[in-house]
Amino acid sequence: MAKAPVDYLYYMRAEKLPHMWCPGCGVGVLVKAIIAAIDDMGWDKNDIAFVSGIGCTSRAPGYMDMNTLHTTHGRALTFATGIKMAQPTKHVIVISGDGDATAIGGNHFIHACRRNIDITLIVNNNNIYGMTGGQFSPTTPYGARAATTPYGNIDPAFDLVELAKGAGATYVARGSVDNGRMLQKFVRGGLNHHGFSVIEALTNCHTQFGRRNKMADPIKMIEWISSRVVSNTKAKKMTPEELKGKILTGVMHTDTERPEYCDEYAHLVEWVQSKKAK
Ligand SMILES: Cc1ncc(C[n+]2csc(CCOP(=O)(O)OP(=O)(O)O)c2C)c(N)n1
Repeated sequence: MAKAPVDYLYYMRAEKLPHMWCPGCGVGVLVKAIIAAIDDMGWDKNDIAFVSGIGCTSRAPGYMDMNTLHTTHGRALTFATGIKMAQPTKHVIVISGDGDATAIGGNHFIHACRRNIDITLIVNNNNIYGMTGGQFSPTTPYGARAATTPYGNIDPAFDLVELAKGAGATYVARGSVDNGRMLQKFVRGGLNHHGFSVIEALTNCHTQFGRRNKMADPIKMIEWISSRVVSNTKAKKMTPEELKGKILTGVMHTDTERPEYCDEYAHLVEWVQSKKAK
């Protein structure tokens, strides 16, 4: 039997609408994909904690009707870790901007990956600090203009997939807002995974990034994103020359062997208590 259509408003605090995002902001596509993925899981929304830091992206939990926490800039993963350790049976989801996740929150990002705690981190990568006026971030492409790189960025950008993999995340996927269905699938994969999952969503901030890089129109910026991405299955049939400058999308890494952090902690507590009892 076909699944019933998603009742998006059931998962939202309608009284908080209209939202604060710019018209055409890609975060709307991502939030829709996240809600649809949660609906696919069939979870009770009371069993979900949706956590964020600070930024445009981080306003998302405010519109969601579930357990939500709007924390401090860069620290969402630390609060989320506390929730998961205290209530390991609950589902903990974090949404972050690229600055929140990889600049001020970069340290927490790598250590959450290393620990392999069962949290799903979704990074809305718009290549810039959107909320504070368009300062460059660790994912601003080389050569791109930002408020703080008016002559072009000379820092190389982080590859979030490689960073997450290298630090130990056990499910890593990348999608883009030109394909919401794919994002839904990747988020669902992360929610299904028992361990730390990272889903990067390439998205448009035409207001802060696009405006400075000849893409002030959301469609133009989404077309730019589309022109840069290639699915990892399609990439297999392409030559290195054709792949030059392309960003791969898809499920990029999975590992179901490594132990999950809360499980390890529970075993440790059990072991220590058994020793004390003797
Ligand atoms: C400790 C601290 N430092 C700086 C800020 C200012 N600040 C708020 S949001 C933000 C950047 C947001 O960029 P990003 O995380 O990429 O999210 P976006 O707004 O693009 O979604 C900064 C620097 C802050 N709120 N707290």
